[in-house]
Amino acid sequence: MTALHPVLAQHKGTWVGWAGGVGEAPEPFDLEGIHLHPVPLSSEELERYYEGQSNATIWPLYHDAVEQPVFKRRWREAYRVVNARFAEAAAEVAAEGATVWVQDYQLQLVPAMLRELRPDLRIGFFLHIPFPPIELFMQMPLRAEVLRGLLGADLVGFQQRLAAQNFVRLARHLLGLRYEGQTIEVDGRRVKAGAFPISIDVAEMERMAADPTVQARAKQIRAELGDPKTIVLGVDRLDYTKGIERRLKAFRELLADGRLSVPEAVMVQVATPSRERVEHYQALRVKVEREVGRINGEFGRVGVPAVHYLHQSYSRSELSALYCAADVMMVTPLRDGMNLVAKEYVASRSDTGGALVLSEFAGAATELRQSFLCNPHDPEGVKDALLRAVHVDGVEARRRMRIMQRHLRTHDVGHWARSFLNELGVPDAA
Ligand code: GDG
Repeated sequence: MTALHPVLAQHKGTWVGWAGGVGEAPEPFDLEGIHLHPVPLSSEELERYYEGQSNATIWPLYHDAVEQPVFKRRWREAYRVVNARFAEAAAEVAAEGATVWVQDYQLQLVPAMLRELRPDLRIGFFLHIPFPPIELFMQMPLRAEVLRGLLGADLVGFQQRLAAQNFVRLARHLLGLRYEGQTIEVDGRRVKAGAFPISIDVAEMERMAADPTVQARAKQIRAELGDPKTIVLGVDRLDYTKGIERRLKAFRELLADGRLSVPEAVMVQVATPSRERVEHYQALRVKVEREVGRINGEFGRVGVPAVHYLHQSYSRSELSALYCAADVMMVTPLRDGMNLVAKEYVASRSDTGGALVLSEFAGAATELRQSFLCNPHDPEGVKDALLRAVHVDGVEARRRMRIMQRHLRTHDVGHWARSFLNELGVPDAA
């Protein structure tokens, strides 16, 4: 939503979305130049459509099945019903010939449903998470329906070129459709697939990090942590795709080997509460908290924990202060569509200080080549990247940061939205 706000405001767009609660939805209303059109979910739909099909079936399957996807018939049924509701809501509010941009894995049936209701519309779809290889996608009982759903769009956007390739190959494999390059022929229509790596509002991130109160807070954070030589930071939703456990384990082993030591090095892990009613997430929380307890038990001292674990949500400015305070940012997902935290960290370091350790399995790794890349499945690789980031000399660190910052300034979220909408053929998208 944050990413799309400027685009919607500029185009006087309507946001059709879930209001967040259960039961009746609020009446449509205007907020900061955008018209909001809430769609309701019942508590049963929240459980079956959102927590079930979206977050316990599709989410793990699309992230390389790093957790076992759960398949349930009643979840699929709820997914159909809710997708139809969104399609109907969009069909109702869209003007003649309007453009509708459908966002993400919870709404993959919407493009085809909407085209059926409103053939006059121009329809785009963007997937924020990875799109899996054929062998994995084929596990899903709803596979043909989901694929046909996506093919209802004129343009299907992905974070990565490889994901777009998976998609066009799947169309041939599963439905026998012909494609040339990234364009698939469906019922006499042409559906384009493409990579549109999402980004952040770089200027806003830079402004926030430069704010004197944020700078003061960053200094205060360092002081509160005992002015250590090295602060290692992780910021993630508490999600099993983010590789939080692997990161903690790497830190623990380096402390055990004596290659890092407390209090010279401390770690701060923000793990924002997420999807707390889904079983996979409950199990993860137990594992992460056990690991934090183990590290602090073995390596902490009175008043000096080795890991500061924060299972809380923070304001944007507090996150910005944390980014500014951290010497090493660890972003080690096992799989991630993009990972905006990595980009936010880089954009926040106008002092060109700091070093980024980044998983090769995050979409961001394609762009942030000057980070310390690692394979999160290889513990030695993660430890090695972390140590290299801790010990990198200042000149080299600044050189790497500057190159990544230059890239981000020309590839911000506005650039992402414009590239997608231009490709979709929206006039004045630029
Ligand atoms: C999905 C894809 C893709 C985190 N904690 C707090 C907080 N955050 C903000 C971060 C960042 C965002 O949430 C997380 O974005 P990520 O990209 O890291 O990850 P997902 O939530 O998994 O997002 C991902 C993204 O969609 C966009 O396409 O990059 O691959 O999985 O902006 O700063 N924000 C606040 N308080 C917190 O405690 N205010």
